This record gives sequence, structure tokens and C-alpha cells, in this order.
Amino acid sequence: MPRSQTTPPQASPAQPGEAAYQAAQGEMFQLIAPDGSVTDAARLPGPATRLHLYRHMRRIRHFDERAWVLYRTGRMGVFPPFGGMEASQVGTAAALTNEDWLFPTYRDTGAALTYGLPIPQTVAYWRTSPHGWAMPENLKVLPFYIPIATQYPHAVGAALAEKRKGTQNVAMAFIGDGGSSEGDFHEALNFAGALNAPCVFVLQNNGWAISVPTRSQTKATNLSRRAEGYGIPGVRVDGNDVLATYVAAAEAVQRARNGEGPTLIETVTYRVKPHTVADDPSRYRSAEDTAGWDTKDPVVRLRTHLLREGHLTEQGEAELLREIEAEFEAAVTEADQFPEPTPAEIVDHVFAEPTPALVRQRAQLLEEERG
Ligand SMILES: Cc1ncc(C[n+]2csc(CCOP(=O)(O)OP(=O)(O)O)c2C)c(N)n1
Ligand SMILES: [Mg+2]
Repeated sequence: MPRSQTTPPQASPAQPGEAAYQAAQGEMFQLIAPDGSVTDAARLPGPATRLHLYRHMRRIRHFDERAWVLYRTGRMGVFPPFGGMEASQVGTAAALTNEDWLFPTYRDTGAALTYGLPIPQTVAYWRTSPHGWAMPENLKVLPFYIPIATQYPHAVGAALAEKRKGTQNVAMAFIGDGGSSEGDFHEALNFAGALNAPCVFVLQNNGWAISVPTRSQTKATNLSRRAEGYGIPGVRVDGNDVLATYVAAAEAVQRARNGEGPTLIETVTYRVKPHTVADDPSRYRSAEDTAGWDTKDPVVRLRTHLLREGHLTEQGEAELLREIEAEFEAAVTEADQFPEPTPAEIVDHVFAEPTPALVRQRAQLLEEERG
């Protein structure tokens, strides 16, 4: 008998918790295990690259932690934290040069900072200040995309423009597990495959789309396999292993530069933090759901590995943290110097040439300001 359309969906008690769901998904490309031991020595990047990635992970973790404090003290607006996803964002963005394009979502502040977005500008953006809205002219990074999945077709367009110009530059675009259910995701993959666009699609599977777990979002258990439907390579990577995300991204970038077309990389990670600093995940997920992820911290994993191999010392790390802290404090002081925005600026930076409606609204706001 068909189920009544009006029956609300019931949560099945047989549904596995998030950890069990992730564990059931099969093989992932990995170079270092959660305990820091090497699982594939042949493909390990050199010590200088490993330290470089560690520096970036510590730097963006510091930003993420400080962002909470700024928010709680009224010095930053609502911010979507990425703590715990540093390996997924650093390893991928570090595979680009500044000739390449980066299309980040609201979750990807860490990727944008790794790519080279200055911290003062980033703080300004999350303060909703116009000084953070327009990205620096010399950087090919787009403003953080809030409408989910819209960045994917845009990235294909940028990649095709580079191809037409005869460059070897690529476009890297981020998306979440939830975003990968949107039509734009599928259209972009098909479009990029058909036209052999030099694109790297990073799908960060962090287990959640706000309060919806990936296991309810889709019946698919391996999102990298979606690539097969579009005739492009799909790679499933341990998203908490920065060496694996880096190697997978570097290989995908190289394929794109060589004219071999797009790649989809699924980084399997976890949103250990709330959706935004204003969210309370205890209302929709249990301790069982999140169990196990504490032991997979990507920063701890690389740190353990580097200390064990002798590439990092406690003293070297203390120095690095001092540097990162000083850089951040100086950057916030710089962001504090940006003039307070005026209400009329709300309509600036929307289009290069304002539309007649925006011109009217701006005049109206100025009028109101004059009182
Ligand atoms: C087109 C669109 N629909 C709905 C939303 C509301 N929304 C904001 S975040 C989000 C969930 C996205 O989840 P996911 O893609 O997994 O990214 P994550 O937040 O986990 O990084 C939704 C539905 C939106 N921003 N844009
Ligand atoms: Mg998600």
C-alpha cells in the first residue's frame, strides 16, 4: 500500500550514528593515519611542504578560534566556523598559485586565507563591513558564496575563460555535502566535463547541512562517485589528512593544467563546530553522532607526525604560534582602522554600474542619513 503523502518522515531507530555511517563508506585516500603514522610513504610530500601545510593549518585554526572571541565581544558578526576542517581547506587551496581562481563558500574562510586573502579584509567581511565586500583586485578569489552551489557554474565559466585565453590556470570551487544535492552542482560537473574545463571541484563532506545529516540528505554513500555520471575522475580523500588532500588536489590541478579536464575531490571530514556561531547543534545531534571525531583532529594528526619525524620541535612550534598570534593581532588592529560604514554603502559593490533602482535607493538612504 502506498504511504500516505501526509505522513511526516519518521526517524528510523535503525539509522546508524554519524560515525558508523562514515565508517561504512569504504576506502579513502590517506597518507597519515589519525595516530600520525605514515600509511603510504611513497606519495608523502617532502618535509618543507609538510611544515608549510602545518603552518597554514595553525594559522587558520587561530583565526577560527579568535573569530569566536571577536563575535562574543561584539567585534565580529555571525561567522560559520571551520575548526576541524583545516586539512580539507588548507591541503586543497595550497595546491593553487595566485594565477588560479578560488571560489569559496561561507564555510571556506580557511581556504581563502590559505590562498592569500588578507586577514584585515577577512575580518571586515565577517563584520559585514563594505571594506571586506570587494575582494582585492590582485587576487582571483571570489567573495564567499552564501547561496549554496551557485559558485560551481561560475567556476566553470572562469575556467573556460582561462582555457580560451590559452593559459594553464585553473579554477577551484568548494561546495558542501548539502550543496551537492543542488542542480547547479550537477549542471556544473556536466558542463565542465563536456567542455573539458580546467576545474577542480572540492566537495567537503562534513556530515551535516545545518541540521540535516548527510545520511538523510542522499541515499548515496560515496559522493565522489557522482563524478562517474559526468565522465570525470572522482577521488575520495580522508579530509582530516592534510597530506592526502594536498596530494590529491595537486594531482587534480596538474591534470587540469595539462588540458585533461576537471576532477571531483570529496574530502571526508566533519563539522565538529556548530553551523554558525549562532547555532546550537545539541538540538539536533547526539554525542553518538559526533563520537570518534575528536581523535581525528587534523592539526593534532600532522603535529604528532612532524614531532615524531623530527621536522618540528616544541620550541619551533612555540615560535610559530607567537608569530601567528602577532600577525593576527596586527591584522585586527588594521581592520579596526577601517572607517565605520555609512548606511548608503549597503548598495555599493553590488554591480560595477549601479542599476537605476540602486541609484534611487542610495539617494533615499543619503536623504534619511541627513535626517
Ligand atoms: C540556494 C540556497 N538554499 C538554501 C540556503 C540555506 N542554507 C544555508 S547553509 C545550508 C546548508 C548547506 O550545507 P552544506 O552544503 O553541507 O555546507 P556546510 O554548511 O556543511 O559547509 C542551507 C540549506 C542557501 N544559503 N542557499
Ligand atoms: Mg555540510
